[in-house]
Amino acid sequence: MRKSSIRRACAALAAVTSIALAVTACGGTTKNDVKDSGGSGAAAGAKADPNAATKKGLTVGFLPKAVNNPYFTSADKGGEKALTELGSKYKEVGTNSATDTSGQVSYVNTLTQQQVDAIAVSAQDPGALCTALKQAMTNKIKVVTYDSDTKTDCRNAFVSQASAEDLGRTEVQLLAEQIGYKGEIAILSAAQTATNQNTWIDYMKDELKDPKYKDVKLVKVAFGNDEAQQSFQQTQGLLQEHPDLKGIISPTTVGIKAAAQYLSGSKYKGKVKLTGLGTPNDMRKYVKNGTVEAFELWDPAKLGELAARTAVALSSGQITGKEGETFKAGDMGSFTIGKDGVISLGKPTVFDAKNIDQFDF
Ligand code: RAM
Repeated sequence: MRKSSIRRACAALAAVTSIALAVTACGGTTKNDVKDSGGSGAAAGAKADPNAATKKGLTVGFLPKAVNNPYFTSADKGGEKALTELGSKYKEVGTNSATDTSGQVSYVNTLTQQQVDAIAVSAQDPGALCTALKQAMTNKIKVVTYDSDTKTDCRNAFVSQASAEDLGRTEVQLLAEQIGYKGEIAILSAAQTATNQNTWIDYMKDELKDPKYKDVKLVKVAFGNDEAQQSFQQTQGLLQEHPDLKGIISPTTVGIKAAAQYLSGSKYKGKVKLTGLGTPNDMRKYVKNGTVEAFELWDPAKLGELAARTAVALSSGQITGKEGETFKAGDMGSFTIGKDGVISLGKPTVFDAKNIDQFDF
């Protein structure tokens, strides 16, 4: 049987049996397969050919944290646009909740069974997807995380929105300035297991150790799970529990929007400061009505585009995910892979009353 027919037969077998059985039966775990299955962890042995032709006709499956989050709608649309331009196919699958980790694992398995060429996934949890993603890589599927990473050996590359350290530290700096470096603050995050938010929060806590924040006290980290209603209620709860609260950082587009909505209809409007990560279109009215002074974000569509272009570069053999490799990402220019297989989109933008009308996403 030719390799492609073996793949098809195995995909069919996987579709009707458990994937683990199919992977074993199809011999997907032989030494060589593991060796060149790619991965910043798994890439050992594979060699990049920067001059290799860009493959067409690939299928890249996007698996966001949640399909009903508008942030991911924008990101994945960026991915779709890039794939169409490159002559490849886009598909999106995913759960309706950013806390449905087992659902996300099932979708990885489904994409593996379908033998897509690459998966772009925003991980709801750093470890939970590992076994499934490693199986995908063993089946020669390239795995790119975007927005929220898994462990380094469970994917080929991570497309990061910006430096996690910069994001964490600048959010504290923005809020501290707004509250005059004094008072109680809280964080309204997304899911408790989210890799991206947890990394940013660690940097926020580290930033707060600087003596210039000696009068700023972080009193609580709350979780709104990227659900509008839960985030709204958590904001209300924070204010009830901590009546002296001076500010909130919400490093999630769903959280900051819900918190702004709550504050803007309450007696705290303009008094309790709010910053974090939001889209200009969501936040415009809260900046204009004085609820929010400044917040930040990157362009989600660009993040999705870079994830798609990275997936195609990996599938084409132009990169393997190793530090120092360089590839061209269309109009976005050239990118070099950094430590641990991280590719960084660039610097985020800080939005305020002066510039917000220049942005439409
Ligand atoms: C939410 C999600 C996403 C995060 C943005 C800022 O949409 O949690 O993972 O990157 O906010």
